[in-house]
Amino acid sequence: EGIGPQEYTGVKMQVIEWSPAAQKALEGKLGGRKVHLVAATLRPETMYGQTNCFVGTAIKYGVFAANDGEAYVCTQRAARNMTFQGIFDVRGQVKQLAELEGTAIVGTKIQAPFSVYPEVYVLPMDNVLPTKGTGVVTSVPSDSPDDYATLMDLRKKAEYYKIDPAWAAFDPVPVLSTPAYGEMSAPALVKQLKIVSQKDVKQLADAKELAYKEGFYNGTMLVGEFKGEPVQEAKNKVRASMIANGVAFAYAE
Ligand code: A2H
Repeated sequence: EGIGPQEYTGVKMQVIEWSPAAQKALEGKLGGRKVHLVAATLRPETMYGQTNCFVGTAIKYGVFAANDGEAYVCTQRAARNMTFQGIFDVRGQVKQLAELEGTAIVGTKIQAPFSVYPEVYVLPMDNVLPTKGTGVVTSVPSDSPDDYATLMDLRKKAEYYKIDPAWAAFDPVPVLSTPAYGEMSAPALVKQLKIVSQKDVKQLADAKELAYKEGFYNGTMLVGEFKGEPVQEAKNKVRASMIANGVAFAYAE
């Protein structure tokens, strides 16, 4: 993380079916609004490979009234930042409709825009920081070592993590290829650095750095509208395409 603002893409993941716990907490509070979880990503070009979405189990989320009869789920901190970026109607003012614990959102079925899997589930992740992005992380286990390690943990210990194994059943898919790590850099690096779980934070930080650099400088797209193009060029094109399609917006902090 350098100096200056971080330019995220806010990916709108529309809720298709709430988990029973969220459904109960939200009863009568949404006023017929279309609700989206908003995930903050620095890798919009990888969105074709989304297999699920992560929330932090110790994080509190809000449901905030947005423009055009929509509502967004994210941290209060992110919603406040968004009010200064033209994302909500009134500058500097959030309108919170409801509050949700991360644990209550787990199991919710959502749309994953541009993904080869159009509908995926919300799962828990230990290392989601409440102080970064929106507190919602969309998961691309082919290219994010954190996402891959967490998905494998969840598959191995579904009961411990209190999830239905069916929610974690979407397999990683190739999105881009690199000379160093082939068609799926995250599983390759997890193996190479002997990472066994999401708790291996030090090795995961190294893996993340290696995957990010190799993907950005040497990656070629394998899927989507910009298939065959270098990641360096496709990155902003995919982002622009998502924004033009109304499934993402620019979010900086
Ligand atoms: B990235 P930076 Cl494929 N807590 O998106 C923990 N991690 C968070 C977060 C939070 N509150 N908010 C966002 N993130 C993740 C895709 C991706 C990401 C890929 C590969 C690497 C990667 C799919 N997950 O991140 O500290 C989000 O995951 C490594 C750069 O602001 C977001 O981009 O640099 C990235 O971390 C932002 O991290």
